[in-house]
Amino acid sequence: MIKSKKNLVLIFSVLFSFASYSQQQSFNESPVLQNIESREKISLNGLWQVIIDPLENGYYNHRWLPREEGFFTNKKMEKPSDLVEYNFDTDYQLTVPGDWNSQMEKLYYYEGTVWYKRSFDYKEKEGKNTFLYFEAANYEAQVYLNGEKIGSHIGGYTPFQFDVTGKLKEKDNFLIVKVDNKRKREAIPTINTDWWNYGGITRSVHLVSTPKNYIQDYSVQLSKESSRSIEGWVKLSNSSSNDDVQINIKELKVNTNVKAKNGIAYFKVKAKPSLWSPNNPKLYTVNINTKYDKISDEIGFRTIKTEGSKILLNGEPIFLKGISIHEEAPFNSGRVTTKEECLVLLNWAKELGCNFIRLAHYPHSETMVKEAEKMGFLIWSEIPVYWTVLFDNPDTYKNAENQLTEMISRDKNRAAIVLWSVANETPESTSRNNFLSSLTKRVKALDSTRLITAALDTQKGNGKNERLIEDPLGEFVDVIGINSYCGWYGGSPESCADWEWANHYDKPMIMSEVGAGALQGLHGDVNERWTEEYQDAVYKYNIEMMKNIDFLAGVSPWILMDFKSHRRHLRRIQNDFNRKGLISEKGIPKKAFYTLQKFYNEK
Ligand code: GCB
Repeated sequence: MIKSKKNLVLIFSVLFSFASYSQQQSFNESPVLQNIESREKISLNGLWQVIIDPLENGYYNHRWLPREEGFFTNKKMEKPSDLVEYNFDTDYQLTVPGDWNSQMEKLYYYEGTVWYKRSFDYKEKEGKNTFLYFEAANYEAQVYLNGEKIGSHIGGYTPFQFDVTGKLKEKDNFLIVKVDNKRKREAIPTINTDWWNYGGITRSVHLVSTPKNYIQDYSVQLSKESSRSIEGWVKLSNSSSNDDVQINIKELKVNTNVKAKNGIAYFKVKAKPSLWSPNNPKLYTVNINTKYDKISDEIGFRTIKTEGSKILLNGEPIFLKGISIHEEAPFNSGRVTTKEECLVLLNWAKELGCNFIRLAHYPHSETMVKEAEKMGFLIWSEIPVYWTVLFDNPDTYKNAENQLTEMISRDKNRAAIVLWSVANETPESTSRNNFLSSLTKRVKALDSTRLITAALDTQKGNGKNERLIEDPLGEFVDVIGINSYCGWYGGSPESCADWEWANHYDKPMIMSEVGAGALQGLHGDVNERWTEEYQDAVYKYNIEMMKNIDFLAGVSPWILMDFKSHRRHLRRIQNDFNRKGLISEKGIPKKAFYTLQKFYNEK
């Protein structure tokens, strides 16, 4: 009950200060270290000892109760009469980073627990913090240091870290990670996907050293309102710090000092950067310094927005000539683990004539994003909210929101990323609409400078050739992604040219998937499935169709290279590969590659 006018004023002012505070709170409350590349660190990559444990009996006893002396204790036989039924040191080895499925034949189909162990010496520096940083592990990681649990992480494609300051010895530390990639109905992604469930510590692991008071997070970008100023914030680890923060961009003659208030320093400075674009992927060295810490990053500046059905980059309409890419290694299969592999994929996309890539269906490595940015690709980045996840389960939502937050937190300073996608081909229902609209709100709260999208496959056909986009999610996104497989999952290739699209929303549409399967080197009649000729025909007729869509702002056909999938059983043709690549897994282009290339060159 409000007793007086004074109280009412007080309540309003408290509410108001919450509102304005939360508007400024675009940073993530507990982010991992930013731009790990530029931090002082040592690598824990290389060969790790592993134990394959399908029954998880390194964790549970025969009563299915957690064991006190699980594998994480790394127990050793001390005298001949001892019974210890495991030994990391005489067991298998796997390379980190890397998935286990493609490293060991017996793990090809494996889904379950593998224990990883790595020993190391480390001399902690006086007055420094030490973080154990994982770029990614799929899917659930339980992490133990010297026998003690230090934390866990869920989600296969985003980084996580643990503060291990004071926990390391100079000699013989042992780090044990239980990695479990069992699919679960309530997980993100759920049990049913069209890509290989590669398990393991799939990206690099580092021990990172920072000062005690370190720069925890930052955002530096062009102001939304004006391309003549750069703004952002720097968050310090000491949340009560009022220290000076210096932001320096030498090439732009920017050198500004701001005072942090409660650990956060906001800034806005005048500057006239040469704007980042596919034709001018200009990055500036940004240095952030405090009394205790310094970090530098290569940052590009650009604006991205929509106007009716157009996407405007730096105020000019741009057509996104794209291609979808899975994080699958060229030539070897398995997960991409090196910069060279990223560059092979990106150079193929360049050769195709692309200015845009859809990094499907989960956040790709930071290396992939950074290399793509240097090459001038605009990027669509997404989380694996894919197909029929449990939309009415609050924990599933929390998991999705966390993966979204971790993706945005890692990549918010990448000018190349213009689209955050919250979902792919999700079936319409009230709980799905609520789930996804909440995710779009979360994106806006974290990053209001980029466009939000989702790939939809719900189109209604009024007449035979009509396709109407009226998915309620259209309300919440800025750009509508449409996955459409005319000529493959429905309709003959020739029928596609007659399809007519209508849009309920005055928003741009990207055809986020379109394509057909072909076994590279298989030739035949244009009506014969799996031939390069059939795939090529699907591309030709779909291109005709796309030329007639006046609200089409881009396209990212499915997909650059053939990729492994548990759903693709047809022996002699698929052999566990989704064959919709424009290039085979061995790096050989199919006919349709040149058809799309021609379309892009003429566009
Ligand atoms: C889709 C999915 C994609 C699949 C593709 C296919 O719509 O979004 O993940 O791989 O179709 O090949 O069926």
